[in-house]
Amino acid sequence: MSLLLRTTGLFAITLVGACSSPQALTDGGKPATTNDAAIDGAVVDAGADAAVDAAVDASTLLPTIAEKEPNDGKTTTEIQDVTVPAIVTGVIDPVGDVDGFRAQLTSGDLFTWKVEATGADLTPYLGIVEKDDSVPHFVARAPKGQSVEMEQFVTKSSAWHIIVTDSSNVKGNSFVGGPTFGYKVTAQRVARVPKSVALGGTEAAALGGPYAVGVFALSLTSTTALDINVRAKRLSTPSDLDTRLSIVNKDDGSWIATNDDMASGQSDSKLGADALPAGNYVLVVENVNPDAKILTFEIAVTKR
Ligand SMILES: [Ca+2]
Ligand SMILES: [Ca+2]
Ligand SMILES: [Ca+2]
Repeated sequence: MSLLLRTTGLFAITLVGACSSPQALTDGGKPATTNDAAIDGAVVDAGADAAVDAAVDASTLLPTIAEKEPNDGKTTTEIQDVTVPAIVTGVIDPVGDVDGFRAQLTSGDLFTWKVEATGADLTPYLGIVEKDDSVPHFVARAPKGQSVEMEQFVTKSSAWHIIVTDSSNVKGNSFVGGPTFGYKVTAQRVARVPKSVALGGTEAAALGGPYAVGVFALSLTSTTALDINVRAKRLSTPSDLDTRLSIVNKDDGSWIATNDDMASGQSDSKLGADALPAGNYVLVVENVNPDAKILTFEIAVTKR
């Protein structure tokens, strides 16, 4: 699957292509690359994590930014710089319109992105992609006239592109737009304390929604050979999650690797390393099945 938009130019270029990672961490022998399913992946609240969540910014205090055309991403200047947290408003008009924004995000931050149809005819589509598509990206879709909230754990300090349009304009076979295709995007930073998972330990958890993210903290006191397994389909009572697992170095904010499916036909995720240096790491669990209803999983870190 591809997030390729109908438009040519900037967005089309940045939204395609796989993400590679260092060889140090592999997903079962292959280089740890995201697969195309990751593109539809992403994110809302992990139930267990909700208690420790606190919106840093109340939405009523956020600045509101109105879109400014041209912002279709056909050239590097046709994109609107915004500072988040903020509320961004606009309209998908005329037919086939795509609106692109660029925001600087910091590795380690957790954001919620809510996209709402403020016009009855919009079927909201939201894509969030690092400017070079060098780390896994995110997509959220809401039903016509409705809203969806997606979480994003930022895996790279960089400029990120935020793309808003109607889902029909992404498929590329029938284009829509007009004055009744208004939207509002609310970007908020959320504070969350990652749950610790020990070397040799297993943590059971559940996401609070199909677009939620779970964050876990792993600390290593010495270079370690290990495997990190996320089990959802492999639970004794399988859940609906199609997981995606990322590991980020908490100490320097660098993204290390992401795995979506550990093997063909197995949608659970796994990452492993022969020599992961001592340090502090964040393990990020996402779901790429937007229709998931049962959202339980467990994460296990085992020594090789
Ligand atoms: Ca517009
Ligand atoms: Ca536009
Ligand atoms: Ca998967």
